[in-house]
Amino acid sequence: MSTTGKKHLITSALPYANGPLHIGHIAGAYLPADIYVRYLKLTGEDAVFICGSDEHGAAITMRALKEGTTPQEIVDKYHAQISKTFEEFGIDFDFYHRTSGEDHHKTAQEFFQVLNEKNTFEKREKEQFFDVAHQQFLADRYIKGTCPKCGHSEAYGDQCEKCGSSLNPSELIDPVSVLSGKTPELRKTTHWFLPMQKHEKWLRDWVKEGTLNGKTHHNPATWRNQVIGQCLSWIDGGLGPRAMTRDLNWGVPVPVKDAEGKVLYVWMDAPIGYISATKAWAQSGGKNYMDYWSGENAELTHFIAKDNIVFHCIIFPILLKEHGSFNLPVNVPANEFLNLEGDKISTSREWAVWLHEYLKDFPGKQDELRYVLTSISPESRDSEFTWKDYQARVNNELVAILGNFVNRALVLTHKYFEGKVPEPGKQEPIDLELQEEILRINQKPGKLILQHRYREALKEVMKIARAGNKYLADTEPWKVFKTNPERVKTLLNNAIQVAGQLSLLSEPFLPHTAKKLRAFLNLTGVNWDLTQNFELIVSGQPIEKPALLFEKITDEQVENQVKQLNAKKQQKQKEQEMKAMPDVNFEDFTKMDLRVVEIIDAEAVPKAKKLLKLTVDTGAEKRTVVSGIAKHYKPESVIGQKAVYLANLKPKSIFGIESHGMLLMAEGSEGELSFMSPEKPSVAAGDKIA
Ligand code: B3M
Ligand code: ZN
Repeated sequence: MSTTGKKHLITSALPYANGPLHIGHIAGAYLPADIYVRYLKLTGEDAVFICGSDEHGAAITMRALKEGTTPQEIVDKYHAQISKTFEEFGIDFDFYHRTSGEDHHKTAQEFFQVLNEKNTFEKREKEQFFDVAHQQFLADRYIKGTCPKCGHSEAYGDQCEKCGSSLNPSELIDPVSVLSGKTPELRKTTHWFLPMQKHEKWLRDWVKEGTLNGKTHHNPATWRNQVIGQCLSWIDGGLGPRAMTRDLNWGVPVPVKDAEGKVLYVWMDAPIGYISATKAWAQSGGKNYMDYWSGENAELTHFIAKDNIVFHCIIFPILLKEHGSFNLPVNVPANEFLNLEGDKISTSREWAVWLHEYLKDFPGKQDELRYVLTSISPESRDSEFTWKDYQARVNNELVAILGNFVNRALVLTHKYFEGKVPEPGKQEPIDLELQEEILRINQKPGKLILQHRYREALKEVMKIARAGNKYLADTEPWKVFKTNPERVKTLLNNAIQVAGQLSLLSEPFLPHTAKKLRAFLNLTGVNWDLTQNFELIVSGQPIEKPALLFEKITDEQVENQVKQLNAKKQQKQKEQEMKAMPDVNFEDFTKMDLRVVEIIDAEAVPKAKKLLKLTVDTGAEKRTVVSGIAKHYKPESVIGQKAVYLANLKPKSIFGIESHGMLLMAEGSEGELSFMSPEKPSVAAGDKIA
């Protein structure tokens, strides 16, 4: 197998070890990388797939604060869960590291020292937001405010996740401390700044022309437009100095004197995690990690989601170039975002399909999710995952096309030829057309993968399954066999060859399925180059009785998932609503005169579709109350209904009607209203509720 002789280093963004993985992570930075690496290895390339847990930064310390535990306990818990989930799902890293380990600290400190000795940084005293209540400086995620670029009200001190802009806390409008919720004060502190503005010229050339130090570095035409566009807009907007150190006690201590209590900025420390992870991998396998980080043959590719572009295409490249020993990336194929059932995926709102839960609910269905996420991969724009679409793609594409074709080809070979691949006879035009079509299509997936166009690459593989399906449907071997069994030998031999092609071409995308299919065909070894020939399986070769490659996803399974999703969202919503309500003391509560009332009359309010004018018996007198229940109840249906009533709410005129007091109603998750009435009939109008 001819290889390029390159040493490919592929990294995926280090997931924060502060929560579980969800399908948005997988679609963003992990599945595309896994497909790419699997393909490179299938074609004999020397490729190393590196990742690890990002265990520093405010995302971790704030989670620890929230859970009343330590950052180390948080990262230990989620590092274990994340690495196990990646493995179970089949993201096949060569090494999955972590940044809280001593080896990473050492690597990151050495990296900082090299830059510090080169005077890369500007050490400056500056004013920084300080939370007096918590006696802590605030940086990055510890501070929130309105984004000056897009107006997003929940922008962080270092980045706005909505528009992706990188920010300095001082740019935020109405900043508040995430710790105390109060407006922070400004206090002086010293930090080591990276003067990014000094690097604008070469960065622009590197991004736009693909040149570095006056020489060709990479071909910018291979980069995604939105990546180049975002980088150039930041560079053209003017890069500013960015502090590479923070006043935090969790992180990589800054390895210079007079830096007590300071750690590296997590976005300096984490990307160096790629280096420390490669080191750890190389040590474990007797390799030299610098073979993959430097030199003409080494090629670095970062897989990320779009909110990480600034860090991987601006900040880290500056640090790498300043250091001088490490290559810059030849490509950063950043994905856009994956949305879920019409809303953004959100860990805080529990609006996510967690990968570990998917694996529990759909055991053995890794490839079904790989297939769907690749089919909707957000390569050029945000895309949408819905459970209905997941079901449709699995049932109508994987089951009905790929699974169905393989099953028919293998079952018929068992039925007519005792499970041995029959010797083909004369190839007729329809056979030759199939062979030409397969050999034309099967050259495309590899080329598309190398261009990081995974959706299209997978479509081409599925075209081969469609061609196989059509060939059997058009030639109907099950009918022909009655009159011309010899002809069926050719038909099924061709069909088996197509199944063989699929068992190789599907490997990067559906590795579990590809492996099963090769086992059915007794096709050992996986060598992509084999696909250059139509025939992969020799006549006479025994093949196994096939099991079904895929099962249909039922409506019930889908309904369950959507129900689960909504239930979690509602629970989170209630939790957040209740957390947001200020405490009241008992005497405040006693000021409210809550009573049972009985509705004795009701009528619509002219020109007010939502309102009913009710007459209620308060046990002491009759009162008129205007209530917003007209969309939920007809007037006649509420006569005789007992309800909870706030008797001492000041009267006010509503649509010209003097309304006194208020009915209290419960609102269900679907927005339905319900009376809260006493379950004992003896409880009567006017009785107190306390
Ligand atoms: N930990 C994950 C994120 O921003 C961040 C990536 C680090 S890659 C060096 O989603
Ligand atoms: Zn913004």
